[in-house]
Amino acid sequence: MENINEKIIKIQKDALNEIKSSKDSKNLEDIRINYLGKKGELTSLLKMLGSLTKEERPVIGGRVNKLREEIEDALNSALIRLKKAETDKKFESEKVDLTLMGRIHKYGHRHPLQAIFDEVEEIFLGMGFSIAEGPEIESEYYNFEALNMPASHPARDSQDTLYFNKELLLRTHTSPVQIRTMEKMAPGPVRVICPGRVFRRDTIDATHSPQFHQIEGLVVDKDVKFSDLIGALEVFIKKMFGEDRKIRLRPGFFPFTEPSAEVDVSCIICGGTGCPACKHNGWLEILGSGTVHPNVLKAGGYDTEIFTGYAFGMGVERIAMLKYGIPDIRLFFENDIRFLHQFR
Ligand code: 2NL
Repeated sequence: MENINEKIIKIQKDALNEIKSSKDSKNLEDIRINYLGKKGELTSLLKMLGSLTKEERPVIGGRVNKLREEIEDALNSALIRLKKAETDKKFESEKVDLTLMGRIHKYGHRHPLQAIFDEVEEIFLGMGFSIAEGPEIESEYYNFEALNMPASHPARDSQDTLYFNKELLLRTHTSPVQIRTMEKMAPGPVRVICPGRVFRRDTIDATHSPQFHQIEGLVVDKDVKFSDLIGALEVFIKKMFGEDRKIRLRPGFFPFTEPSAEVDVSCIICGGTGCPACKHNGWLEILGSGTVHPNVLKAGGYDTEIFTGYAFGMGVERIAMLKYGIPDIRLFFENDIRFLHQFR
């Protein structure tokens, strides 16, 4: 009996000590098996009960059971403590500092020239036009010959053109796309605008760049009259620059149209009273236009006895500069975000 009591006290002391100093839940489980398992210390104590007297048995049995409960309680609270320490450690190692400054995502936006393209395209799509595109490298035929600009024409001056060889060049306008469109559509009607980049061998200054952009328009059909051109341009200009704008036509010259007209809009800055933007005359030159020259219609595959047409062309940079008050064409191509971010 004394022997068993000593054992109980020793097991109690050892078990509680071991539990207290246990470093992880796996080790704790080993301790549990060692004391409470089938072949554990407490089980062997219970086996010793048989050697005791009838009076001693319930007393010692009670003590052993109390010890079992004590060990179980100690194991349970140690398990909670160790599990918490383990998750704390895991969280600590995976910690994210939510107070750190985030990476601010910078959204992109349209280039100011693209905004003009989109706006012009939208207006003409609404008037029943389609959009056509073509190659930037063109043949001399599509860029000049088919547009009523024979080899002797002054606009063919090699000064103004970037040639690859005798036959191939960087297109100097988007008109070749319109010739290609006529070839495709003839003898059916044509109603297209052709936006795109063009190239000329220019001296660079505030209003000249060797690459710039154009939007040209072409309508070919039976009974197309000069008044149709004026009507279409008036709708376009009012949608683009404001409903109270006025338009003015002056005689002009282009090899591919006859007659030709320069088209002005009443100044979009001062409304026509005169300001530095319109050089104090109240008008801004916005595009060139005219009735398609019969030679050009023929090159496109049309019978000039049946078909007539009108065409127009505008410089995209010029329109953007007027609309946004940009003083220098070079700003469009320098990719300086201090400039570009102003058009967000
Ligand atoms: C301007 C003037 C213009 C055209 C372009 C054209 C095209 C064909 C037939 C007839 Cl296929 N004309 N284009 C006509 C008149 C003027 O552009 O100042 N552009 C920036």
